[in-house]
Amino acid sequence: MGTLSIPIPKDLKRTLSSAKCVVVITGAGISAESGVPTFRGEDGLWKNYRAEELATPWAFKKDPALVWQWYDWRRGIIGKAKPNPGHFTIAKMEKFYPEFTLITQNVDGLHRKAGSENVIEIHGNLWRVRCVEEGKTFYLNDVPLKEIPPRCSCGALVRPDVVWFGESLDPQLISKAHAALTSCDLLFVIGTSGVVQPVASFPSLAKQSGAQIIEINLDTTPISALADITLRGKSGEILPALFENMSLEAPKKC
Ligand code: BJW
Repeated sequence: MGTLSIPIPKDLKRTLSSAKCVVVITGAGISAESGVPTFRGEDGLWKNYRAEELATPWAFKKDPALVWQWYDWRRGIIGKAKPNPGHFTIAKMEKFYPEFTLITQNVDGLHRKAGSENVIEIHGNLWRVRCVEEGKTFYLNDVPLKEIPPRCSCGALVRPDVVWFGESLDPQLISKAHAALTSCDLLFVIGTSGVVQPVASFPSLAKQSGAQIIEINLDTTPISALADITLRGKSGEILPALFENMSLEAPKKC
């Protein structure tokens, strides 16, 4: 199996080639090899910043400029980041499998940059902003921002159109994600610590509906116990090795 330097379970090739309806869940780990910081762990954002001071609606109400300074800094990093082989392989998987849905918790937009189309950005998008008065959303791509905090043409503040702790996720996106998770036969869970709800519960939903689960992560997570196959290592190395060096027969339509 190509350049993969970790032991490969025997039935993995069969699992990959027999699946027809596939869902991929990604977290910050998929973008780590693009130079985007993760949240938890040794080098994670929460090591130096307190989540409740930056990624909550209360933090924004208290000090919108502070919150926007943090986002401006992250937009500076993400604006320079390029998709890595992990992102590109996931975009290829979408072409390979008859039914394919990508659910990403990432707000960096790198999956779309890599060519993924059927993407559910379940925690929003860092480049989109929302007027706190009118609720309208639009893209604001300036890096750095021209003013902090930025404002809508109506004069009100705008906020990043992302989901902060204590906020509900978009119910339409949740329904779309649930529909995909309950009908898939194979779920990949890639580069997420699996601790943030409700996404942390998505793998068990798929499992209860009969899906097999493959986890790709550097470390053990709460998802590992549910997974049928765990692949320990970098997603930017494992994913290309799985799909580019395997001569998989394209599965037939669902
Ligand atoms: C690699 C790698 C490589 C590294 N290759 N792998 C039920 C029970 C308990 C609490 C709750 C609950 N329901 C809701 C809550 C509260 C809260 C929550 O879950 N808290 C927990 C932390 C306890 N959830 C919410 O508030 C959510 N809202 C909600 O549920 O509304 C209803 C409700 C509200 C309140 C009460 C009850 C119900 C909203 C969650 C919003 C999360 N927002 C953030 C910020 C987004 C905007 C932004 O980016 O600025 O989303 S927080 C942050 O965490 C971000 C991420 O999307 C999310 C997940 O992180 P992720 O992606 O897993 O990253 P890391 O860093 O944690 O992990 C990286 C992984 O990659 C690691 O495992 C590495 O090993 C691995 N890795 N390099 C492979 N190269």
